[in-house]
Amino acid sequence: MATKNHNLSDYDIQSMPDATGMKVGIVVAEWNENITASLLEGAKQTLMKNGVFPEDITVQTVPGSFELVYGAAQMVKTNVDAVIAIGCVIRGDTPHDRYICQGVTYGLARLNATQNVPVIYGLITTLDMQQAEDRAGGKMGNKGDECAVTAIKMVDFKKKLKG
Ligand code: DLZ
Repeated sequence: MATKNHNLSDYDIQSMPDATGMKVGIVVAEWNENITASLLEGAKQTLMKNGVFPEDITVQTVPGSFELVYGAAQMVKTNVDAVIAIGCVIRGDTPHDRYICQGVTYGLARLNATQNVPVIYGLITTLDMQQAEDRAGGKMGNKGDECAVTAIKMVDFKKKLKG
């Protein structure tokens, strides 16, 4: 599954649902802060560009990506329409990074299957820092933008189901 031919910041703004009044929680990991700060900025800018008010965006940090699951699980219980979980795991010398990625991925997937509020997967998992920079506002775009677009679309999805 390559993002090689897809820029993470590309989306059709004309076909976006109206996000005015939407409340979004963002939980951000402090590890690799140079990357997660750019992802956070991308997500916030794209949410606001599509009508979300700055005061309706709640940002909380957690120490590392592994804690994103707990952070998101707490945030879905608050007054938000969607939660975006942002982190960056870079391949290390041991398999530790893979256990973190598995835990976060299963944890966030489980929240999506069991809770009412959509949780958006903003975890970058890369082989090195360069690949992370490429996806945090570099040549591949910004994963934070993609997360914001996805959050807006998932809230609209839920709204349409309710009728
Ligand atoms: C321990 C660890 C390592 C080795 N690498 C990363 C990483 O690349 N990205 C990240 O977000 N967090 C990392 N962590 C920290 C774990 O996510 C977690 O915070 C600690 O294991 C404590 O639970």
